[in-house]
Amino acid sequence: MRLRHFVMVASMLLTTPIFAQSDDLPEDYLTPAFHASRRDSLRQLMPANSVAVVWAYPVRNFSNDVDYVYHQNPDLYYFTGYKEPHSLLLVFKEPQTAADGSTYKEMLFVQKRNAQAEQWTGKRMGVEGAKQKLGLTQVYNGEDFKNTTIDFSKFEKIILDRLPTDLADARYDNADLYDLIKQLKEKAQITDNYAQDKRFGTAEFRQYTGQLREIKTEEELTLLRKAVEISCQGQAEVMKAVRPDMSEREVQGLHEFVHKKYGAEYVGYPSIVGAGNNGCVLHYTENEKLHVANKMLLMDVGAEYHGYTADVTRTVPTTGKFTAEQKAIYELVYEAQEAAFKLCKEGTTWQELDKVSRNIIAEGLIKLGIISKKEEANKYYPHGLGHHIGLDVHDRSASSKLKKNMVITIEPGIYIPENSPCDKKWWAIAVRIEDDVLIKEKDYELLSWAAPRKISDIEKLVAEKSPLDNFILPKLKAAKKGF
Ligand SMILES: [Mn+2]
Repeated sequence: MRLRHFVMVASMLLTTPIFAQSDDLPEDYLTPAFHASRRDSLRQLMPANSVAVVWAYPVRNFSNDVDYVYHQNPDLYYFTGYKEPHSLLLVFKEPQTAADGSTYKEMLFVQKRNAQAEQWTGKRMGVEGAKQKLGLTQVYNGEDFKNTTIDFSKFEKIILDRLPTDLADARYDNADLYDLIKQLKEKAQITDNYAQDKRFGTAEFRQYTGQLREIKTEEELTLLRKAVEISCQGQAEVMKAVRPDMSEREVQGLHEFVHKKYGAEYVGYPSIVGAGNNGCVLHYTENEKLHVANKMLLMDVGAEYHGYTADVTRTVPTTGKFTAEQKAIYELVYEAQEAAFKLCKEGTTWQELDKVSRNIIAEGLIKLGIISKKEEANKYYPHGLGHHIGLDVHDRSASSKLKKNMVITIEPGIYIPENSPCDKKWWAIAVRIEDDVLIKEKDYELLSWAAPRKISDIEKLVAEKSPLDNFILPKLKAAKKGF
């Protein structure tokens, strides 16, 4: 036995490259124990005699018979780890008794294995896979939902999110999300005005998931730290690589290439890369300017790693040198951010954070002669100071005060569009500095340390060489104009 084992290991060492796992897949996913603990915590928040229902996000059409890359409902992912569509989770407050006398406290309905479908759209986990990999014991095919004998009328509260209203019924599938929701409505007697009906807890659903998801566990923090660090390495690499002749889209591509290089599956939101005046559009995602030129470049880009997304913004001069005006605006935003950082600890309210940053920006803008009254500041700083991050880039939360192990963004900004009522020299300057912060009891940890934010550090990094400087592609034969 031992000898055979030795021979097997030795031959593997000789023939197997170091990266070969069985399937060569990432292994740092959230564990079944994590998901089980989340379901248990949900159960603790639920009132007596209640059931919570969580369904998968719908598949969305991209073009003709092509769908968008599927993204799971973060709540369902949080409670199960299941990443496939057309699925439904039930979590019961009290153990339920099956016909054979056995008890269960949750049920997951998943996509049925289907060789033909899997040839086209990839492997499905199926019932056995979900039991094995996700550690749930009560897993069924979606088509079994209609035959379940759960008596929903006996529950005092059915806790659920707002139902999706625009689902299409796939003719080839009698257990898609459309069918699951239709059957749920029938079984639980969900009428059109369910949101006003106290028997259905749509407010409770948001309250409980917010309460749970706003506090990150160690497992979650590991993934979140990684997502943030990946995003920061993207920012740092782009600072080195950026040149005035690049397009906004090219810069976007560099960020996302770095993310992918580190194994991030998606971006957590459409990447925002805006040069000059485009930076004034808060959620600018066209990224269509052909040359970033010698402008300030605002880059709000976040990698999503195993479901958790970062949210990091850096604003840099593409020439490597801030002009006097750019510097004045940048320093003001920086100062507002630093002041907010100092309040990052347990017990601080969002209002307190917002006030301190807004004050500094208002006073600064007056000093620079851009506005004359404090109230005018909102014109150039038209958004809130920050938000939670996690499985959603604007993550679920339920508390008004900061608590230990929350992760939030601190992102003051100043945006002065062309033709604003101030000296022309300020026009088309847009600066946002956005960092990701872990709240601790007495202070905070800056998770996004790896992307420089000081003026001197940024100028130094933009001057550095990048391996991407030598990534030069042939001119396209088909191109007439532009590149
Ligand atoms: Mn943000």
